[in-house]
Amino acid sequence: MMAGSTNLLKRLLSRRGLLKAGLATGTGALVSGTAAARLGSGVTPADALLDSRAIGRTDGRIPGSFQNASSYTGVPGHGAFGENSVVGEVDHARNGFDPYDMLTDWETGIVTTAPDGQVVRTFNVTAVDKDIEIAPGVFFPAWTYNGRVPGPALRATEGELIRIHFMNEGSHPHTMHFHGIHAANMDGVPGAGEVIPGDEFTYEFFAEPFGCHLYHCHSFPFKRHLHRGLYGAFIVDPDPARHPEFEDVAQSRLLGSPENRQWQEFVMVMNGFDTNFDDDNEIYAVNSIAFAFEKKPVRITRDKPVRIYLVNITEFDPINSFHLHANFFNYYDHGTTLEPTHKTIDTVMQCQAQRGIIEFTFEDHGPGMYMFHAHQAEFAELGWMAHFEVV
Ligand SMILES: [Cu+2]
Repeated sequence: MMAGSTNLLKRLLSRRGLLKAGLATGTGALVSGTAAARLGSGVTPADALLDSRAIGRTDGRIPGSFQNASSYTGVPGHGAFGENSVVGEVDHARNGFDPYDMLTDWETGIVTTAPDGQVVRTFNVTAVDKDIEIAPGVFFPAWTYNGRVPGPALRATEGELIRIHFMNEGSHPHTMHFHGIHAANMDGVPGAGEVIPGDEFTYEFFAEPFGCHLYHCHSFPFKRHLHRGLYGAFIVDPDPARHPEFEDVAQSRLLGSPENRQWQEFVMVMNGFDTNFDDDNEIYAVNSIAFAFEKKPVRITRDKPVRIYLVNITEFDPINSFHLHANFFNYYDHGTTLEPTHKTIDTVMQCQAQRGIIEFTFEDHGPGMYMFHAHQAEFAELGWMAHFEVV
C-alpha cells in the first residue's frame, strides 16, 4: 500500500506535476483553463455553442453551419480554443528551425547521373549537440542531425542510388540507421557504420521500397540516443514507370510532378521529450515544439487534397496516434502501397517507428478551424494538440 502510494506520487510528480510546476516557475506556463475561464473573456454560452457549430459543411447537413464561420476569428491558443496551450513563445530563430516550415521542408540532396545511367542522390548529414527550446522556456539538451529535431526530411525516388555522407561532430558515437532495404554493412548499427566523434562514414544503398520511412541513430544505449533527437523522415516516392497499374497515383506522389503539385503535402514527425530523464516524456509534439500548431494552425485550402507523411518516433510510450476532427481519411501503412490499407478512418495508431501516409480533403467543408491531435488525451494536453485552418 505504502509502496503503491509512493510510486503513484512519484509518477505524478515526475510527469504532469513536475512539468506544470517547472513551467509555472519558468518563463512559460501551461494553460489548463475551463469553459468558465473561456467564457470569462467576453464569450457567452450561446456564442460558444455557435462557435462549436461554426465548423460546418457547405452542404448544410450540419445545423448552424458555416455562415457562422465568417464571423469566427478565434485563433487557437488566443481565444475560443484557448483552454489547452502554453503561454509564451518559443524562439524558433534561436533553435534554428521552425516546426511550421518543417512541414514542407524536403531535403532532396544533390542529384547526379553515373556513366551507366544510374541516378545518384547524395545527402550530407552532420550530427551535432544542441540545446533546443521545445516549449516556451523549456530547454532540452538534444543530439541532432544537421542542427534540427527531427533531422532533415530526406526525399528520394524509388530505384535511385542513395549516398549519405555522415559526419559526427557530436560528443558521442552515432549512426544513421535507415528503415529500408540495404546490405548488412550499411545498416547503421554498432559494427556497421557507427561513427565516433570527429569521424565520418558514407552509407550507400538503393532507395527501396517506396514509402514513408525513417532513419535514426542506433548506437547504444539505443533509447537514449534515439530520444535525444537523432531521427528523421525518409520518404521514397514511387517511380511511376514501375507501377503502370497505378501510374496516376504514383505520379501524384512524385515530388514536383504536375500531379503532385495538385496536393498539399506535409511531413509530421510525432515525438516526445523526457526533460527530467526519468524515462517518461514530459512534452509531446509534432515536429518537436509543444502546441506549435495551436500557436500557428496548419493552413490548408479546400481546393486541393491533403497528404501527410506521418512518422511516430516517440520513445518510452508504446503507441502514439493521429486523430482528425470532423472528417475522415484514407491511410497507407508504411506508405508502401498505392491503394489505401485503411479506408475512411478518423484515427490511426502507430507503434514506435511505425509510419504511414494520410490522405483527405476538406473540399465539402466550410472554412474554419479543424482540430487534430493524438487521441491519447495526456499527449494532447502535454503538447500534441493542433488545428488545421481551412480556407
Ligand atoms: Cu547516437
